[in-house]
Amino acid sequence: MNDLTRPQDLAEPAAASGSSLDAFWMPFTANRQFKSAPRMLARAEGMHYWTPEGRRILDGTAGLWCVNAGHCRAPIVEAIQRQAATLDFAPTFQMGHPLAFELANRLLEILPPEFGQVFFCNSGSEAVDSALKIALAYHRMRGEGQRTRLIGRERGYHGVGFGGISVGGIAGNRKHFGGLLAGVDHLPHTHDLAHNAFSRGQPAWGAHLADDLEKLLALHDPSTVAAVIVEPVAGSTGVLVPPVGYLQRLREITARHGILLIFDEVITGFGRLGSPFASQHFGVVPDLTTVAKGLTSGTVPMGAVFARRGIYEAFMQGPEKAIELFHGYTYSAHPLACAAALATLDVYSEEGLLTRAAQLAPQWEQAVHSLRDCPHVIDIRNIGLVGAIELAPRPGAPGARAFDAFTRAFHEQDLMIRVTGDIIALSPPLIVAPAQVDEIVGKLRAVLATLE
Ligand code: PXG
Ligand code: PLP
Repeated sequence: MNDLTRPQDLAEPAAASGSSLDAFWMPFTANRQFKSAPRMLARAEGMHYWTPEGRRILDGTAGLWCVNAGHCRAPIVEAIQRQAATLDFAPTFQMGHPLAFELANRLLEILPPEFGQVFFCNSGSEAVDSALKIALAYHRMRGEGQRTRLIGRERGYHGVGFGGISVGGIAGNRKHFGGLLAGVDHLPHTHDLAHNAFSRGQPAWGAHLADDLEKLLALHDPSTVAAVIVEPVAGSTGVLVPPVGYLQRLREITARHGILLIFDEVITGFGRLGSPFASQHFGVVPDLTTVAKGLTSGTVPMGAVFARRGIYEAFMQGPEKAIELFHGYTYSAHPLACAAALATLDVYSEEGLLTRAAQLAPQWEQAVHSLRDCPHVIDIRNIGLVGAIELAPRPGAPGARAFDAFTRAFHEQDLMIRVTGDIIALSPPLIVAPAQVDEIVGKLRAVLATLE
């Protein structure tokens, strides 16, 4: 029996390690390593996953930074079920359905007042490519078609589309894929343990690194630059918190040169930092914002781009019968995703989840920094309900130590964490109870104590 079709088959270690796992080419995974010792999840509720064997796993990462409302929340599940039976699909090219408009309006209510429109897609990667295309087309609409350059940042993650990996700053995500987009440059990242180790919240050192943008603009001529894209807090590459004043300076420089600033809030959006969006948390309003993940609390794939007032208007100057933006996805504003997002926003609002991280942040900060005395720890950083514990790499084996922590947390402590390089990242669902914060950190302490 090589066919894993029934859930109970997953309970059998023999079947789980058989050739039946071959057909699924797993994303961002060491396929052979995983398939030789699978880590399977079969069910979830609230703060927990359950394995097929029935082990209960505490979710320290909100899935992949996305399940902000907690797992399998009844109002969201029911909204998706109802929608699937009412309107399964409707095109949004030259057609519409009411939930799409309702959701766009609901999102404006929780955004800074400067935002005016929402463009829908299906993931963070699509949101990033959409935002980059909107930025390029916006300048062209205004007669500044020479603005074609895009500036990202080292250690930035902007998804896996060609636009996203071009402005992204992760060598491994770029090097296999040819020439990428032309005309892209990168700011330096802000992570520097010599200055910033064990910062609590925003590090004091590093705002001057935003001035490197002036250097790039001098090199390329500012009038050729369309947009600068950054994650307000870099998530994927290990929770890099912006230095005090850094984002303000990027905003000031881009505004002065007529360059659009894009905040990629795929991780920071929907309450992760203690405000609905990082733009509110840091008091910096970009021109475009990309989101995904928490938009539907991970339940149905959906992404979006928020556009500041004035951007949409620049597209509305031509003939009324002409399509203004030649861009969109079959599943833009998919009815199931809209229903899931609307129900998610209701849960966020009823339970105060978009600001709950602000209340938990002091306890969270204390808890994660209490791991400072554990072996191998060379840095700990935190903001909102995000934390990172950076370990010294094993000589000649970068990433191996943190990966061991990840597998041991899962197998020995029933805890799900996320690792990137030798950095452990934590980002629990925003419903996490104070006792569960201590539980996450206690389990992690037990893992670190015996880690070689
Ligand atoms: N931008 C940012 C800032 C992200 O964090 C994306 C874009 C892409 O979103 P999609 O939906 O296309 O994956 C992301 C996604 C990790 C991890 O382990 C992070 C992401 C995705 C998967 C794993 O840190 N971020
Ligand atoms: N490839 C083909 C052949 C298509 O017809 C389409 C959409 O119609 C796409 C790709 C794009 O798919 P999506 O709109 O889901 O991104």
